[in-house]
Amino acid sequence: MLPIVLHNYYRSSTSYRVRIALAMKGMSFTYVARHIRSGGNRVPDYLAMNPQGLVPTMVWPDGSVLGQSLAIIEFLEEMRPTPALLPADPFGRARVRMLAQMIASDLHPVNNFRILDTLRERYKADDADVADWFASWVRATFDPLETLLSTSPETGTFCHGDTPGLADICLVAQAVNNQRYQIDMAAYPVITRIVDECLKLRPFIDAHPSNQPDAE
Ligand SMILES: N[C@@H](CCC(=O)N[C@@H](CS)C(=O)NCC(=O)O)C(=O)O
Repeated sequence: MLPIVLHNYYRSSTSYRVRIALAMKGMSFTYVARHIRSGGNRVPDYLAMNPQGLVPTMVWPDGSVLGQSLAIIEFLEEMRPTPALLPADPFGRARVRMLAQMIASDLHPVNNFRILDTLRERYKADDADVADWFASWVRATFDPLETLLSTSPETGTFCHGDTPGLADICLVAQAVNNQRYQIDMAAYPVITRIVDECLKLRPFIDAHPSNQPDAE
């Protein structure tokens, strides 16, 4: 059988999400590096698979192609249900998706490379402006996320109970990304505790940007 192929970039948090999910489920894959800072996501063979030109893209062994990290992770969840990345009960699943989407739908898109590049190129933002933009959008999601996590009885060792799942995947990928912008985490003790717990686990370590073949 052909291997799963993941077209991705070591420093991309959406790529990191999928790498963690694959590692948690014990699914091996072929790593294809797409260097998005030098246009590896804009070349014709990549755009033929993923016309959005965003990483990651996964090619399943039967040749089926999927973009969008959360769609890929939910597909993996259906193809290999254990260990589960979503809780068994409907409310738990909804809560985990809510936490994941706060990061994936509301935070990540406005701090994506193409947005930061647009700020620099079209609006002449300098490094300080971009850092301020990045930090302000992190706060806009991390402040309410900290409130939700610190006040909910559903929060345990991880975002939902004592098993890591989809919300933790999105949280850790974002938290690692934040480090590039020296985000002050003092206001986020519960988030920090959860991230630290996750980063003790092999799948989160193996999938970490610094442990990828294209890491610089
Ligand atoms: N919603 C998409 C977002 C994918 C995405 O934006 N990936 C970033 C890297 S983290 C990317 O490819 N950026 C290229 C660019 O901004 O030009 C997903 O979850 O997969």
